[in-house]
Amino acid sequence: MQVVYTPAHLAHDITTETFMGLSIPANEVAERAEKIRDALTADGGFAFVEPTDHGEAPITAVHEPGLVRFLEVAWSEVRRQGIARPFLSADTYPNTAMFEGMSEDAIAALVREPVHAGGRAGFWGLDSAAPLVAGTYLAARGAVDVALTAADLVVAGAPAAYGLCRPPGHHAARSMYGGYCFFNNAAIAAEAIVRSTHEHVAILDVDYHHGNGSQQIFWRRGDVRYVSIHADPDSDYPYFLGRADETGEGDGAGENLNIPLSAGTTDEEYLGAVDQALDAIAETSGSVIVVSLGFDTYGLDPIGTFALTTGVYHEIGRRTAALGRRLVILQEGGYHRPSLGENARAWLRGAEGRSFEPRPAGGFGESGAVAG
Ligand code: Q9C
Ligand code: ZN
Repeated sequence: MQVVYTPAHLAHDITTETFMGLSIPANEVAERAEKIRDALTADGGFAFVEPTDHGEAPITAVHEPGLVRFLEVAWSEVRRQGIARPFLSADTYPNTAMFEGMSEDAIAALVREPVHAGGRAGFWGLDSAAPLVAGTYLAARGAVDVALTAADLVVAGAPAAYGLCRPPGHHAARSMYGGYCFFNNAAIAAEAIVRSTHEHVAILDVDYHHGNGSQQIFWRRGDVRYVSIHADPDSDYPYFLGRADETGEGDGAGENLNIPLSAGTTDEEYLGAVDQALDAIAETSGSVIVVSLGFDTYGLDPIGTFALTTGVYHEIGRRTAALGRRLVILQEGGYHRPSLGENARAWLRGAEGRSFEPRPAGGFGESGAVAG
C-alpha cells in the first residue's frame, strides 16, 4: 500500500494543550506521526510517497475562506499585536447567549470577527485544545495535501492508500477549527472525490470521538454519507453533537449515521458497531470510502475509555476492505504513542488482506504495555 507522508507536520510543534482551563502536556504531538511512519517503514510492505501541492481551491470547497485566512495570518497577528505567548489560544468564545435578544439581522450587521488575536481565535475556534503556533498553518496545509494525494491515488485506481495526516481534521467544520484539528482533511478529500468521480462517497469515521466537523460539512448533502462510531457525547468531547438521532436534513436526510458507544466498549461490541456502519455504507452507490482512522479507541489511550486491542484493528481493516470498495484511509487521532505503529500496521495490513503478526522484539504487544 502507498503511504503519503510529509515532514511538514513537524512544524506544528506543540508541547501543551488546555483542558478545562488547566495546562496539560499536549496529546496531539509530532511523535505520533513519526511512530506510525517508523512502524510502517520497518514493516517493509509500505511504499512512501510525498504529497503534491493541491493549492487552496479544494480547501475552500468545504471551508469558509475567512477561516483559511485566519489560520494563515494568525501567528503573524499574534506577534504584530505584541502578544508574548508560546501559542495562540482564545480568550473569548462567542457563546450565542452573548447576543440574546438581538435579531438575526442585528447580529449580522453588528457582530463581526474581532481584531484582537485572542478574540479572533475564539471567533473561529471551538475550544482551547488546539493551540496554534508559528508552523501550524503550513503543517495543516501539508495534512490536506497528504489527504488529497491519497485520494488521487485511489481515484486513479489504487484499491487503497493511506494518508498519514497530522494535524488531524474531523473536528474542523466549515467555519471552525478545534479539537486538535485545523482543516478537515477527510471532508476535503471526500469533496474532491465527489467532484472528480461524480459518484456518491461514504465517510467511515472510526476515531474515538464524534467527527462533528465532517457531520456539519455534509449535513445537508445527499451525495456524501457520514457514518461514525464514537464515544457517547454525554461523557465525551465534543459533547454537543454525536447522538444517534442526528440523521441529516434536506438532501442529506438519512445520510448521517451516528453510533455512540459507552465507556469500556470491547472488541466484540465494537465489531458489532462496525458491521452496522458497513451495512449503512453498503446501501450507498459509490466505489470509494474515505476512512477517518483513529486509534484513540485503543484500551490504553490516555483520553479514550474503550478497551480495544491491537488485533481488532486488523479485523476492522479486513471487514472494511471486504465491502469491495476502494479506500482512502486518513489518520485522525490516537494518543498512546507506544502502540500507534503496531495499531496502524494491523489496520492497514488487514485492509490489504495481509496477515498480521505483532512484532516480537522491540515491538508493542497487548500485554507489557507502557502506560502513556
Ligand atoms: N483530557 C481527535 O482525536 N479534548 N481530537 C481532550 C483531554 C479534546 C480529540 C481532553 C479532544 C480532541 C482528533
Ligand atoms: Zn479522537
